[in-house]
Amino acid sequence: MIAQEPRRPHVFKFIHSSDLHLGKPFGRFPEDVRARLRQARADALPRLAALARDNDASHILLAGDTFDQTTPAPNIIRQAMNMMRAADHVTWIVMPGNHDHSNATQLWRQAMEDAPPNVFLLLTPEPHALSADVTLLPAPPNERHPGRDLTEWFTGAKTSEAIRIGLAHGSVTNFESSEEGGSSVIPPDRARVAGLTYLGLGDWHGQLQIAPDTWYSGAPEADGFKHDHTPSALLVDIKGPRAPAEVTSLATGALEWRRVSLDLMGDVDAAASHAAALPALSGRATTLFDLVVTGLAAPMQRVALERAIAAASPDFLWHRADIDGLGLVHDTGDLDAIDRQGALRAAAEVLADEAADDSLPPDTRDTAQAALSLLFSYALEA
Ligand SMILES: [Mn+2]
Repeated sequence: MIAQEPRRPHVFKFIHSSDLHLGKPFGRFPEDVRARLRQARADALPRLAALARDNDASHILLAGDTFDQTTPAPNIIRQAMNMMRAADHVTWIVMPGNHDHSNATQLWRQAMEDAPPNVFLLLTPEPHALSADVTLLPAPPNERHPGRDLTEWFTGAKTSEAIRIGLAHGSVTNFESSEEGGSSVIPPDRARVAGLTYLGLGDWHGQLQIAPDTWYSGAPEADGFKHDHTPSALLVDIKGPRAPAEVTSLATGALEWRRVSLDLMGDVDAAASHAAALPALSGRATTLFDLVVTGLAAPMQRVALERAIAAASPDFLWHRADIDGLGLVHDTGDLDAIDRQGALRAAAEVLADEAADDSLPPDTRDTAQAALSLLFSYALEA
C-alpha cells in the first residue's frame, strides 16, 4: 500500500482568454482613435498577467486569435513576446486561432524566435504537460476555415490519469452566430465525451458558457458594439480530476463601447432626454459612444438636440450620433420662431409641407427637412 499524498488545496489554477487580435487596424476610425484601440489590445497582456498574479494563477491560456492577421508587423509579435517575458510569474500558452492559424509560417517562425522560456506556442494537436498531473489538449486551426471538428482527437487521446484540459477555437455546433460566419463544428458536449475537466474556447468575442465545463472566455477588450457584456477573462480553478472546475469572470476591458438608442416622443425636451442618455462624465474619455436617435421632435427640439450632441461630443474617445431616423413634427406656432410673415415664413411653410408630404419621394422630403432645420437654427441664433 502506498500512502496517498495529502490533497493540495488547488490542483491547478489558470486564466483563460482569447481573441486579443493584436495589431487589429480598426480602419473605420480616425488615426488617433485607431492607435488608442490598438494600444488597449496590447495592454490586455499585462492586465491578464496582473490578474494571474492577484489570483494565484500559474498559467494563462490563450485560445486563438492572439494576432489579428497571419502577417502582423514584426513589432507586434516582438512586443507581445517581450510583454510575456516580463510577466515571468506565469507560463503563457499561445494557441493559433483562425486569424493567426498554424500555417502562418512567417508569424510563427518569428514568434518562436522571439518567445521567452515562459511561453509555449502550441502549433500542433498533441498533448502538452502543464504540470505533473495536468495535460492540455490543443486543437489549433491550420487554416482560416478548417471546416471540420479539430477537437475530435481529444476523445481518444491517451493521457494516463492526468487532469485533461482542452483548448479550441471555432464555433460550436448549432451555435449560429459564429464570429466569422464559418461552419459550426465543435460539439457542445466535447468536454464530457472526451473526459475533459475544462474546455476553453476562442472565436466568439463575448463571454459565453456552452456547457457546465465549456466556456468561451470572450475577448479581453471589445472591438465593436455587438456584445452587450463587460469584456472579461475567466479564472479557472481545478481542484481535482473529478471536481467540477470553478469558473470566475474577471473584468479586463479598458475601453467601453456603448451604443444607445434614444427614441423621442414628439412633445419631450430633446436636450434633456439626450443628457439622460449620456454615459457618466468620468468614463467618457475611454468610451466609444454611438448614439442612434429615432422618433419625432419639433424643429426647435431638433436644433436643441443637435447642439447638445455637438457640445458633448469632445468628451468622448469617439462619438457618432445618427439622427437621420428622427422625424419632424411641427405646428404653425413652431414656424413663428422663424418669422410671423414675409419671405422666410413663406419658405418655411413650403418646406414644412414638403417634409410632411408622404406623396413626395423620400429624398425630396429629407432635403426639405434639412433646409427647414437650417432655417430654425438660423432663427435660434438671431
Ligand atoms: Mn477572433
